[in-house]
Amino acid sequence: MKLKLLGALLALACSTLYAQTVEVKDAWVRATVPGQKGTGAFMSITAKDGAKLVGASFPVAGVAQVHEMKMDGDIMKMRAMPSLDLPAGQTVQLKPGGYHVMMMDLKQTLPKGSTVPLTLRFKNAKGAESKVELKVPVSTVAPAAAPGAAAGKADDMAAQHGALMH
Ligand SMILES: [Cu+2]
Repeated sequence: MKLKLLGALLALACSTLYAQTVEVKDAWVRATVPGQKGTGAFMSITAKDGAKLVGASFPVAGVAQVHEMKMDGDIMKMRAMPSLDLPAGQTVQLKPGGYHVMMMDLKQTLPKGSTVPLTLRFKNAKGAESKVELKVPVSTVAPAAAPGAAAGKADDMAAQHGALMH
C-alpha cells in the first residue's frame, strides 16, 4: 500500500513539471560576413515527454525556418520543415549537414563572439505550446567540436547555403 501511494505522489509531481521538459543545449549560430543574408543555428534538443519544434524567431532575422539538409545523390539539398519531431527522451541534434534553424533576411552582420537572442516554440503531444528563450553564441565552428574535424563540413554547408540563397 505504501508503495502505491508513493507512485501516485511521484506521478503527480511529474505532471506539475510537464511544462518544462524541453532542454536545449550547445546552441550556436554561424558567424556571418558583411552583406551575408542567411546563416544557420545549431543545437541539441531533448524533450523528455516528446514534443515538436514548430517554430523559431530571431530579432536579427526577418525569417527563421526549421530546415532539413540531405544528400540527394551527389547534391546537398535543404528544405523547410513545418515541424521537427522530438521523440520522448531522445536527443535530436541540429548540426551542420543535417537539421538546422535557418536564419534568412538578416538585418545585421553576426560577428564571431557576439550573442543573439533566439525564441524556440514547441508543441507537446496534447497540442499545448511552450517557448524556450535563449541567448546563443555566434561562432565559426561548433563550440564543442574538435578543431579541424568539423570545419570542412561546416564550410561546405556555408557554401551550400550561400549558393541556395541566390
Ligand atoms: Cu537551411
